[in-house]
Amino acid sequence: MEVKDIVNEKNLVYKPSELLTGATFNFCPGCGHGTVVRMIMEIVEEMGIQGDTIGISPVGCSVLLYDFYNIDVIQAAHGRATAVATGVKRVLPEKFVFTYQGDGDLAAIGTGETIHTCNRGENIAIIYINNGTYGMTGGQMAPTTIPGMKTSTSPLGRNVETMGYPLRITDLVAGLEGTYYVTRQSVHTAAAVRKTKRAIRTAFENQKLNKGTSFVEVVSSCNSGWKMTPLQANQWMEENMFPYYPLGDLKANGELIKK
Ligand SMILES: Cc1ncc(C[n+]2csc(CCOP(=O)(O)OP(=O)(O)O)c2C)c(N)n1
Repeated sequence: MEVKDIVNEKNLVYKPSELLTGATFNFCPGCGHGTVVRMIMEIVEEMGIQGDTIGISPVGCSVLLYDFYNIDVIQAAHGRATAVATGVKRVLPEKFVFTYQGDGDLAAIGTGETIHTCNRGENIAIIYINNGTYGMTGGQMAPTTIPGMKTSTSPLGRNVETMGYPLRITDLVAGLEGTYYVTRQSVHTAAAVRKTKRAIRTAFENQKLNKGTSFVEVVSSCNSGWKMTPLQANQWMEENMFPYYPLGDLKANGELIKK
């Protein structure tokens, strides 16, 4: 058997979405952003809504969404993505509008916007990467940094007595009447990637049905910021982040999931 017998079109198991421009991602190898960013365009392609989808990007590692996507993307100032999305959706209610944000953006400077957008039940999809740190600016402590976790601004580990407790913003928004679907997922295994893709697809489908806010948190590693190899970071995430941020749906069809 020759290489050409193996590497050919019929044996292809994965092909990037046509809606990706082909621009090289700026994400570090091993980071979950790249996986989530590409799957959103797969969903848009599968739903056939390229011309009807508007993305809102944040500041942070995913700021350059408009370079990667062959759809309209507006870049919002720090934390303001859901406010911008609100404006866009109200002016263009037929469009699919989603925000894509990091935890520093969504749960620190954007806490107010996030809470009020969800409380108003804006009919948008909010997709949010929780990597427990401000990735792009050097791995500083974020609201989501877990107790004891070392970051560049908490080198001895987060001390809750002086630095406060981590903010489980996903649990918070699940309790608001405006949210219809709230889930926490990850992309560290192939099975987890498939589940996250289903969750984001559900968020888009809910929007078509005018159901209110869908909120998808993706717990992700930041191997550069955490100063670990991608494998170590995934393992650390499973052992330390998931107990604090348990995966699964928090709210479905407008009803809180009883645990
Ligand atoms: C208005 C504004 N304030 C602050 C910054 C600086 N800044 C850029 S990225 C970033 C941190 C982003 O962290 P996070 O939202 O957790 O996303 P990640 O990079 O981890 O994906 C900050 C503070 C900025 N670019 N614009």
